[in-house]
Amino acid sequence: MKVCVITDNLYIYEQFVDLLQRKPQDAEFDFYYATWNHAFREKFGENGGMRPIKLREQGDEFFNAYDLFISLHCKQLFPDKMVTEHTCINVHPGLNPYNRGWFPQVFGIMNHLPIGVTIHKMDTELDHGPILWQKRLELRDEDTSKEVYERILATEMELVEEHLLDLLTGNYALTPMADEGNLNTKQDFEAMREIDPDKPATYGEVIDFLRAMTHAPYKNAYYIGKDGKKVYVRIELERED
Ligand code: 0FX
Repeated sequence: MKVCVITDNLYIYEQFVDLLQRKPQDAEFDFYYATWNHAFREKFGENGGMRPIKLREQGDEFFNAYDLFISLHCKQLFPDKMVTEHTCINVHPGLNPYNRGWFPQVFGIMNHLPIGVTIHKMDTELDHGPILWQKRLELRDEDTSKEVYERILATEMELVEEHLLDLLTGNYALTPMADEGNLNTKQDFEAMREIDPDKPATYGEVIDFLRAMTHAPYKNAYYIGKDGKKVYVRIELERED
């Protein structure tokens, strides 16, 4: 069996390779990243087990070479032909159908929507399609995006490890999404970043917004200072002992 794994996330890639070393599978794995992922290109170049690929430029020869495609935080859209004619599985850092798309925990914290991890069969819509396995995570009062994201990554790898053999052997049920849920884009995230100091909000809303946008080392939320320069804002939350 040949499996094509496509990822743009170094942590998940390394965890997955580690998993295959600890628990060898009766399958051959090839790894790819998006051609425009410069960090990966610098690290892996064009050779070795990790190669750059533009999925929309591939034809049947490439697609037919594999029995299974796995997206581990792959940042390119899978072409319709690929998801309709082949088995494509997505490991998504959100609890479908809530917060499909970009940075699920950020929008989950801000909009009080469930947070978690989903492994699903892909269809022609983003982070959409019948669910194989998923796990909900609880949001703690002192969580920022960063802490939640770290638990999400760990949970993703736990789910993958628990079900990898089932995935490879097709031993799973497909549960349709309960409803369409909601979808957030990169543009939605970008549009939230500038704080309007005149916008009325409750303290609760402000705290939730800032903890959703707090994810070091990223500089997400900001307001414009008197000199016209951006002033970045992060929040620090600490639960009493
Ligand atoms: O790889 P990934 O964790 O996931 C993203 C999408 O959220 C996901 O839905 C999609 N399936 C996948 C292909 O791409 O993204 P990341 O490594 O760019 O970011 C990880 C977290 O870091 C993100 O959830 C929030 C935080 N972050 C990231 C960036 C780039 C920020 O807070 N600000 C940023 O500018």
